[in-house]
Amino acid sequence: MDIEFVRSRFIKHFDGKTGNVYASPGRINLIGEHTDYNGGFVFPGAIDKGIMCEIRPNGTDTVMAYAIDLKDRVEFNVNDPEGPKTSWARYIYGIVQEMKKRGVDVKGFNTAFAGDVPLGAGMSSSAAMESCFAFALNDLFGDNKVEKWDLVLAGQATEHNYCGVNCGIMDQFASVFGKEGKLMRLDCRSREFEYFPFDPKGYKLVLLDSVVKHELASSAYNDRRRSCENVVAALKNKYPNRKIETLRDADWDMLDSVKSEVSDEDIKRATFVLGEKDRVLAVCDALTKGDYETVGKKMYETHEGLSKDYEVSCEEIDFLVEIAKAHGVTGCRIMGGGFGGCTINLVKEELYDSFVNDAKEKYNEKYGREPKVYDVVIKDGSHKVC
Ligand code: GAF
Repeated sequence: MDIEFVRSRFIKHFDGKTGNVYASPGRINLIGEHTDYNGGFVFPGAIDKGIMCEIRPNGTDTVMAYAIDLKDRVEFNVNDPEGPKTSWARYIYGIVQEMKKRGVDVKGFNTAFAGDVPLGAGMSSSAAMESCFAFALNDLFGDNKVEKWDLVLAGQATEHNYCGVNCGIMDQFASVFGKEGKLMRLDCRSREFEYFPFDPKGYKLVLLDSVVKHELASSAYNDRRRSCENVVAALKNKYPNRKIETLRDADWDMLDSVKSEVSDEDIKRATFVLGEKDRVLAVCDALTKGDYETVGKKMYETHEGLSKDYEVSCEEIDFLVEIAKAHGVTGCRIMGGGFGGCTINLVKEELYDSFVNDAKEKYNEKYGREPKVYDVVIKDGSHKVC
């Protein structure tokens, strides 16, 4: 993201004065999908694509926000109980409310922002936006007294309370805590995490964007979460003396024992989640040993589960995974919430060019357009730029 680009628009659209500039990244996730809201493990990293905002308090109670990429401007009062209807502005409004709940006396401000996280590609542009404004408001109005984890939770609460998505904490966590060159294994139950240096010698990580847009807010994501909760409710009923809060607390025998009490669909969802919990740990272990073949194998298994049991893939993505497999790519799977977006591919350097060309050609032949290609660069999380 280019600071001069954002600054020139900020100056032009407001009173000519400059403000502070903040940036927050999107994320990739090597493995551990739909496990965050099930108390499991995730393995994300922040990337070199994100949201940048310039922001300056304006001495009123009104927020004047300009979305540079959309050339759209929205105003709202920080005390308005309803907030704006425009979808992008709801993220800012939501963060204002959530930071106020966390004791930050947010007043009016002018802001212009832009981003380079491809929308709907599963790289979490919305978490980048929430984290960027949470970080900025904490700095400008809160003397940075809100802890980083609370910024993460403010972002997640914005999705839940103002945007209609019952997401987990992975995306906001990655955007706030990311570190250059490091992936992070997060235990979403205890919130303990560990940085893992990620420099797979001889391999590259590349994203292929199907350019099929997923609707994260669409009921499908929330439905998946509800399925998991149905299984948890059945387990609690069956095992009243055990502490069962999420699917993290279940094992295969327990799952088997409630098969007749929930729908087959719910069981399929839970089957994926239980398997995915083990896969993240297996991948961490394999990474430590430099065993990329195992990492890749687990990625394919995850895709199989996401496609057949969790049912969050789509024809175009399955096709990209098949191309990768046929080409001898080490690992490949759909990344993020699903319903379109990207595949994440772990590919040997010597195969990289031929794989990318092959995927472009075959995808174009079948769907009349090429997938977009993004090389993954792991970068720092939210920060003040100037
Ligand atoms: C989306 C959500 F926002 C995350 O919390 C996570 O559940 C992910 O889908 C699936 O792993 O990005």
